[in-house]
Amino acid sequence: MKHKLKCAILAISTIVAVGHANAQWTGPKLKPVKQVEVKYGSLTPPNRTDTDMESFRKYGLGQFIHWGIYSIAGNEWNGVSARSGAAASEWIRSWAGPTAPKDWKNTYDNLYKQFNPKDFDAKRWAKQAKNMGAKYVIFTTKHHDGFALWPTKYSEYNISKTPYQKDIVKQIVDAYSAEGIDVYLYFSVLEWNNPNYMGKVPKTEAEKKSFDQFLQYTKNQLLELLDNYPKIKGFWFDGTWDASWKSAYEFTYNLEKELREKHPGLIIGSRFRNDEHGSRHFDSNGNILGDYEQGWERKLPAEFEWVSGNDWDAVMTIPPNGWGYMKDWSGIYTKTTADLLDLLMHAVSMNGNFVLNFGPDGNGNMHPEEDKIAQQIGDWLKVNGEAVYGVRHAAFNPSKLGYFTQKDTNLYLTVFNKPVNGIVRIAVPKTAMEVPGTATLLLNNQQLQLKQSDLGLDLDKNTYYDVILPAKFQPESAFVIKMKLVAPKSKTTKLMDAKM
Ligand code: JFZ
Repeated sequence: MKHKLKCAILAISTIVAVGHANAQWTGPKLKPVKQVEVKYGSLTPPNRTDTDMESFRKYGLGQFIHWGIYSIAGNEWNGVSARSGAAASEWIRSWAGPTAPKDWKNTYDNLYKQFNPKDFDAKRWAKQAKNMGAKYVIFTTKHHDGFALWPTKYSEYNISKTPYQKDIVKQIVDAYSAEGIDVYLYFSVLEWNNPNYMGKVPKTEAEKKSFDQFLQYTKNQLLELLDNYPKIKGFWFDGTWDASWKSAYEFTYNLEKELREKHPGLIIGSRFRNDEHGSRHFDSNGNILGDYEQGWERKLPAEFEWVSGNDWDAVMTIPPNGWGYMKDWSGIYTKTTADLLDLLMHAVSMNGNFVLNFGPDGNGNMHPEEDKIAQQIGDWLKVNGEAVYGVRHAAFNPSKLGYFTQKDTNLYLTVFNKPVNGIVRIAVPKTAMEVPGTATLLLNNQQLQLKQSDLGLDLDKNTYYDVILPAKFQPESAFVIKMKLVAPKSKTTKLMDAKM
């Protein structure tokens, strides 16, 4: 009795846990059990098929750049690390506790007077991104501190008031566009030191007036960005989780409409707004709000089913956390090129884009480790890019050896775990209408031996295709096997079932 009750409680708590995990993007998304009326839901059809969205789907790799006033500090001040006192390097303004410098917020809010990145060269960054193989860039126009890297008419706290003076956003948009890299603008709605901003729902008349002004200001800035930089492809929104913004669902619905009307083809992620029931990313009926799911931040879906057919991107740091410049990379695990390539292939094999973050310093130089990684990723993609760009999820059983991607009748397996016996075994359902016909190594276009093997496992729904690696093949990094898919030669004959 007691046991049964325990089981029931366990079962219930599991359901609750799954429901919760769902909201945290660590499991499959369940459609809500009942549909409700939603007036301020999605403004675009899911999986848009226009050319802009088709381009988004083909990017594969993107670059994120977090650059701002925080970059001057590099997660430390006067030799004291902010590591234990601030949530992340770009959050250093909120540094608190025993390690925080005296009067720190005031110091931070005056740092812009020193912003003069003498080495900044947007063309150099754009060339590096191009060489790395990035097809789009997401650039921070304004982070939570409210400092604008373009000369906005709507706030004094902007680049024109620094010794540098020149419009940084314009240089980025022009340089990257010239390299054929699509530009998206990161924009934080919430601002830490704007007197009109508040996290809570405005209640009093004065609060309502303030927050209305803030909403108008946000709208002005967004329209201004579209006016100034008509070449951009989309916005990457952030800082939209506070109750105040959530309560402004009618305003944000109309704003999204206006942005889309002004800039046809604009791509907006799911982190911009919520419906009238407070549902963010997905409305109360489970429909995505925006054009792609923006929830895969420093995490990836473990299974393809978790993305529910939505477009998505995953943004990723090289250090464990921290997006802005971090001078000191010692004492923390920083992802290697091999780690990042693994994450890249994981993302594209599930129809997502992988966006690697760079945090340049206050002078406009990337971290030396970032330079190295960019070069290594670029070298790898020059050889193996075919398995990354314009590919889709391949409907093959996930392989322990690496990740499948597919383009038309080309199937790619990017191998991260080279089998000790040199046999790359691919499980193919016996009912499959397309099976590997030939195999080559993208590395050198060498043709590889491919043969079908039946393991004879009882009740096995699969047959196997074995790609034989050359005996002397000792790759230094992940490698790609490219296979041509063909119709199966003959129906696999059924082996005798065991009688027990
Ligand atoms: C936000 C910012 O606070 C951070 O500084 C950085 O710019 C990053 C890209 O975005 O941080 C978030 C936002 C959302 C989640 C996690 C971190 N999330 O939904 O899991």
